[in-house]
Amino acid sequence: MHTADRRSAVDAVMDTVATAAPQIRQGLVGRRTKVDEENPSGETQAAADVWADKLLENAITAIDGVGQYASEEREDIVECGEGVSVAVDPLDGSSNLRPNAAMGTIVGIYEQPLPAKGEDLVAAAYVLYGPITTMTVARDDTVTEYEISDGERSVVREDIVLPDDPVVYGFGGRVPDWPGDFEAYAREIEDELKLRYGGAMISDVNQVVTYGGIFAYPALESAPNGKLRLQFEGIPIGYIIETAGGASSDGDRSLLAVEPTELHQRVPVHIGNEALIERLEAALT
Ligand code: P6P
Repeated sequence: MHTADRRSAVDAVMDTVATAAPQIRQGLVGRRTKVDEENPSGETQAAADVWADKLLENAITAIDGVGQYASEEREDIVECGEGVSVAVDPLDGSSNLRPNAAMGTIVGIYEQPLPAKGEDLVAAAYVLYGPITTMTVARDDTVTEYEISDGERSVVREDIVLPDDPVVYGFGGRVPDWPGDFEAYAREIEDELKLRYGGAMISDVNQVVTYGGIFAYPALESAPNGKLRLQFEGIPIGYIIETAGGASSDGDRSLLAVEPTELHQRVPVHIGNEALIERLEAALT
């Protein structure tokens, strides 16, 4: 795909997601109930999950220059022409709907057919449905934060880098389910940083982007590959964090270096300040 065509496809996907964000936010009203369906990861879906996925599928597959659409909420890839491959988590953290807590949308744009590696990612973004709807975009080796109002994006922060001095941490999974080596590392971090864990990856990741620190949903005794999905969460967020001067890891290597074997595979996710990730990898035997 020519660079100019790829750039215009990335522009169009980002504009489409920015336009969809207020629609998704408004569409959460009245869609907080669970449906009796499961996503490919075996998680019960909220009505909003299904609805947000359909909205994004319709909008993104209509873009000239998009060849594939895939979602955490659906088993199969939608073939829609020639061009980039777009992987989305339409509503990350939808279990936060009932308690009315923050959620997000995650987008990864790959230049190879899915499932694709981190080195095939050309851009990534997340929308955070917090008190304000914001969109954080990593492309062209820089990270930019926008505020979204009525579908219009306005830049609020450019060339974002993680603060040097980490402040917050957030670790998923239940403590008794953490492997001993991760628990020992967590105990060290608990003595050094402040707990910020809200149950929606994007909200917790945005704490790390804002204040510096570490977010992890680690390998668990009961789930050695953790909970989060490589294609839809691990790679896009790892790309954003590494573009912002941080680091990502599955415990051994950058999330961008993890070889995907199937679309919905899970991966242990650790992201944050480089020094904290280096300590983590050293601690995991
Ligand atoms: P737990 C939301 O369901 C999600 O996929 C991520 O957004 C979040 O980090 C994690 O799962 C929360 O999982 O086990 O704490 O409910």
